[in-house]
Amino acid sequence: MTVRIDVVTIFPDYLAPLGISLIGKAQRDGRIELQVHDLREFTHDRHRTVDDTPYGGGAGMVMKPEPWGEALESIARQAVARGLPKTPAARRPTLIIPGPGGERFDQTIARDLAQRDHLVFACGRYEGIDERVYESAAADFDVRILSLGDYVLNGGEVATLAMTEAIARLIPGVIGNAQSLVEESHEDGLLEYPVYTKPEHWRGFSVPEVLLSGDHGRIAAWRHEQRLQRTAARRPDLLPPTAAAGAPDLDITVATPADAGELLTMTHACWLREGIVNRSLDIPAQHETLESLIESLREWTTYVARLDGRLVGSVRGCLRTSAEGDSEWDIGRLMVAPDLRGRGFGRALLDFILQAAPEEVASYSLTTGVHSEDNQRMYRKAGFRIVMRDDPPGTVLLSKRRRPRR
Ligand code: JD8
Repeated sequence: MTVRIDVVTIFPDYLAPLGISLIGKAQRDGRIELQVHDLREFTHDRHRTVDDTPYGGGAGMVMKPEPWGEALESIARQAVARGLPKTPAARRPTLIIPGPGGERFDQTIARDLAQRDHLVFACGRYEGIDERVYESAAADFDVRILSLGDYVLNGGEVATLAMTEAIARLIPGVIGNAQSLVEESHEDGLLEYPVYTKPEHWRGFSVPEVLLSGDHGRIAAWRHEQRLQRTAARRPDLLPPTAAAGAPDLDITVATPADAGELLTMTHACWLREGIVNRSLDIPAQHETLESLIESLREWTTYVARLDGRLVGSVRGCLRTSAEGDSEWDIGRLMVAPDLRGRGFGRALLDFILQAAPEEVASYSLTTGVHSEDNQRMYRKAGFRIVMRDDPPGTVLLSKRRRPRR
């Protein structure tokens, strides 16, 4: 799918950077079709005037409506002539007008806009664009007024550069290794973990030993810890409510047989409630024994969460092959001590086990009780969807892709 991007500006050279690096290559590969239009091309007077004094007085100049009207009409007409939208489901072109008063642009919006097949950026200057342009454009475009952040720029070009890069790199094939998109900041609400490369020692600084261990479980746990700590330190606003509220960090470690006794006790405690809610005494967890639990530690990568040394939660994951033949991370036994429910520990454990999935995993799956509404709500919030009911009876199977398949 080729994404069409039109940009209208009085400073076309400002957009030259879109011709280099990945976005330049994406244009050469035909994944992106970019056209920059000079607004002055849509003026008819000798001075190619695009601005005038503001009605009601005040400092500065305002961009005139007529050139904008003609420019946007011509782009809408060209789009129809090119047979856009390509797919019946595709929307009208999306007109993005950067402005300090707009909706805050973020990764979620970038992901949404990367799914459109025609984006148009209108770069304002001076004090802004005559308000009637926004209203008249609504006839041909989905109009979005987006802000890059809470600071003032002189025009929309810089914002257009940033938004175009954030959107274009999410278009399939623009970034070589799509895998690297998965673990980025803002992708799943946590900032990225620190990265290192050779040499192992540099100016007296060494690479953390855990990264040289080859132990995927420990590395995943350490990286998750780093992401939590960094997010707590730099962007607590991104953290799930509990963690942000300074709930002490759960100390999550890989379970060992030494944890089995406490883990069995909590398993039975937590599945008592599940048994009551689902009116069932046939739930495997209810029949777990110390021996079978210790045995399960061989098959499942099991984590225990401690708070001040007390075992307060657990979750486990196991690599399987999905029906489509992809690697699937089967998540199970997510549990929180009954007296500590409602503090977000469950979501923290879910985020953790999602993060701890081996690189090659393409999707996640988990099962819960058909009447376990609270659990189902938390999973839905995390992007899971029910894909099977009553196999086995009384359960629902939920699944989530690691990255939305296009
Ligand atoms: C578009 C004109 C300048 C803005 C008078 C300074 C975005 N995050 C952002 N900050 N500023 C912009 C932005 C600024 C623009 C235009 C975007 C068009 N200006 C104006 C109002 C005050 N001058 C932005 N995205």
